[in-house]
Amino acid sequence: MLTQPLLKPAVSGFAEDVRVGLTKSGQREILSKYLYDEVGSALFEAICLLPEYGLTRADTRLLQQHADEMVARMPLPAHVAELGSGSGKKTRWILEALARRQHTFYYPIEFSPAALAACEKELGQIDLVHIVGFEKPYLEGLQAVVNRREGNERVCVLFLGSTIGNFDRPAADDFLRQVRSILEPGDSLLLGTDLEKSVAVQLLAYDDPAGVTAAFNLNVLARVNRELDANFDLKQFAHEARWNTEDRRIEMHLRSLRRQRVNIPGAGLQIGLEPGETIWTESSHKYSPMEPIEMASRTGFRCEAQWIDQEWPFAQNLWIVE
Ligand code: AVI
Repeated sequence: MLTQPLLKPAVSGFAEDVRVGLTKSGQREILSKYLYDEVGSALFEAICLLPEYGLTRADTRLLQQHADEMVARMPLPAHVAELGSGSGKKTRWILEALARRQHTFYYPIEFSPAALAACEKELGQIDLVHIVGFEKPYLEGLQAVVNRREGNERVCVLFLGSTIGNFDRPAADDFLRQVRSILEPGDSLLLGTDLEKSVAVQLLAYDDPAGVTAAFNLNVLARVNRELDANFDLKQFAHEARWNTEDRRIEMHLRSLRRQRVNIPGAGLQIGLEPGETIWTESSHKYSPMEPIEMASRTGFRCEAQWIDQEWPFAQNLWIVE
């Protein structure tokens, strides 16, 4: 079906990304980072509580059970920089373990001011931990943290929750190389990676019966309506989670339930969608236990240790910069 740009010029990064993503030949897409406006971030917090989505509980359990050992294996003293802290709940275990050994500066790096505020509220009371939030893109924020180090101070980067899985594999390597290039030998990275499990379990985690993940996914269209004056009719789209066997990832899509046209004036765009056509909104890659160890050596780190949850296959990987 025809896709035709209208006259109104694109006005923001969001508008431009929506325009580019929705006019792609082949598969249309909206970048997954746009799932996380205020509503989307609240829905994601709800996803983390779902019985079918074991990822966050596994991530938290490993930190709770092994934080002292993790900290014992990190070069110290260290500043802590967290890429995408969210509400910061699970970070408490690491910060408390660190506070038993050193005064700690904790720098959550977040796009969302609401998440930064929640994180400061959640973690602000821990003795010997000082919080300084950065509302910046990850790499820019990390550079700002590194610039603050003095003398023999190290930097420990936290990248939890398998957010790395939302990057395609080559893009993940690229991103980790960029993180490495900002760091110095002796700095560390604690990386959370969700491991492969049965397809049925994985699909249920991204298509829960209560429909919370569906609401999270559909909200991106509601966001385009709110921010770019579009007229997506959400009832005419269905949430879909797919397992992509070749790339070993769950994909979230929004499937058009009929032939329809949508106007997106804020992006200077009108699109036509066919019945069954989808907009791809997110990928969540799943890993073998060996994969993060190999990723470490490909990207300039050495995997110092790995902890795997017994209930929900998930790995925390402690990497040290070579
Ligand atoms: C943030 N990220 C690691 C989540 C994931 O599992 O890929 C986002 C999410 N999407 C749907 N459910 C959760």
